[in-house]
Amino acid sequence: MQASSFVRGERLWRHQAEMARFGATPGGGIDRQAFTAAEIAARQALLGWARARGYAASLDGIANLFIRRPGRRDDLAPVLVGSHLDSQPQGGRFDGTYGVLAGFEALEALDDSGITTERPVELVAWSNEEGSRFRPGAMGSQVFVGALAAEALAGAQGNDGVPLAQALAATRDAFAGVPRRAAAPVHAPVHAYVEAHIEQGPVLEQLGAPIGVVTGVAGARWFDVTLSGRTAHAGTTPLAARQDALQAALRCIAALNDAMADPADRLRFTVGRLTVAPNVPNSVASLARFSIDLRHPDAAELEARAGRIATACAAAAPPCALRIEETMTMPPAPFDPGIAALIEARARALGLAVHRLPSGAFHDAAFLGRICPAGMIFIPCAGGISHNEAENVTPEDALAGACVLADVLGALAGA
Ligand code: HGY
Ligand code: MN
Ligand code: MN
Ligand code: MN
Repeated sequence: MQASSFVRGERLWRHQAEMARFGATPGGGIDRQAFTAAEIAARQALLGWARARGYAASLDGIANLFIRRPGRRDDLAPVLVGSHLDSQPQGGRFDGTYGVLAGFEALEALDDSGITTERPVELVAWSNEEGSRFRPGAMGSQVFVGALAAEALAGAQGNDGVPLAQALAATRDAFAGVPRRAAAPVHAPVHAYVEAHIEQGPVLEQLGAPIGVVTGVAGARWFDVTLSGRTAHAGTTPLAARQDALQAALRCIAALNDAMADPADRLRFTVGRLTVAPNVPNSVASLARFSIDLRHPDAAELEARAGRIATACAAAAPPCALRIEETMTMPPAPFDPGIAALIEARARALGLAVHRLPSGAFHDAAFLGRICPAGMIFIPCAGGISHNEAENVTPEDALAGACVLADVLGALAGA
């Protein structure tokens, strides 16, 4: 008997609808950025459902929330399943949330099936996967696996000016009654990790395949480029006397567009954020800062392209001063072939069409793969749209992904 027989689509869909209330935006999406009141409320809803099932909860120092279903041998390293509840500012209801709720549905199905697994299974809501408010992204999973020292985040501030320490403290306070996990210098042992997620691309929908077996995650590197000039009167200052930071930033971005051209269209170069000071019509900009999100599946190519940033900006910046900071580094991460094979086998056993594909989006699973065998299950999303309020999935695909996840977890945990 498989746990998938006890997965209930209407229960999963009801949880999706309830979760979508937290941070709901008028356009039908969510704004549930890391450690905001909306994200805390979403975590508390999950905790309430978990407690109703009698699962034990715990919180670590970066506020990753763990929900544990015990196994026959509680001393054994657990199987982890998870994703994230935080979102982009104009995010969708399913990016991250689907993986957390499919993981919770899998735990409930294991309960309803009466299956006792050899190992414990822990559902994790990772902190700050998106990195939209506080950098870097995948913050919680990076700290958990030891890829990022919590101390390195000490002075971090959100793009809203709120210190990370303050936001983290508010989140921890909201879960005062939840036991703390020993802040082990190195992560607790993990037997394996699986994450279900929407594809955030169009491939599965175009192929009509409800299940994607993810082969790996493209590398991602983030930078902040700052141009410093001198503010001046827009009406009286001749061109030759200007140190216009915004014009310098626009020259840098134009030079970078040339440097990042890729006829194969495999490189992803995005300038998503531009801030200007004093940001008024009649004063020349004294400061301009823009973000760079650079991605490629091949490590050497990503390295080579990142190496072009300084050269392109140094030529375009004068007469303004230039500063480039790297704010996130994620090398390409292949997933465990054994877990990929298990996902494929369980999906086929359920009669589901499967397609293997890489992920252009980064995920917490990329970091868990540094400490244990890790893998991901994708489900299609409408038009491949994500990081957009229009993000959507069908109940049928949501159900299919949760069924595969439940059977994969049962197999990994020794049902
Ligand atoms: O940006 C990403 O790839 C992820 O969706 N946060
Ligand atoms: Mn995500
Ligand atoms: Mn995302
Ligand atoms: Mn993810």
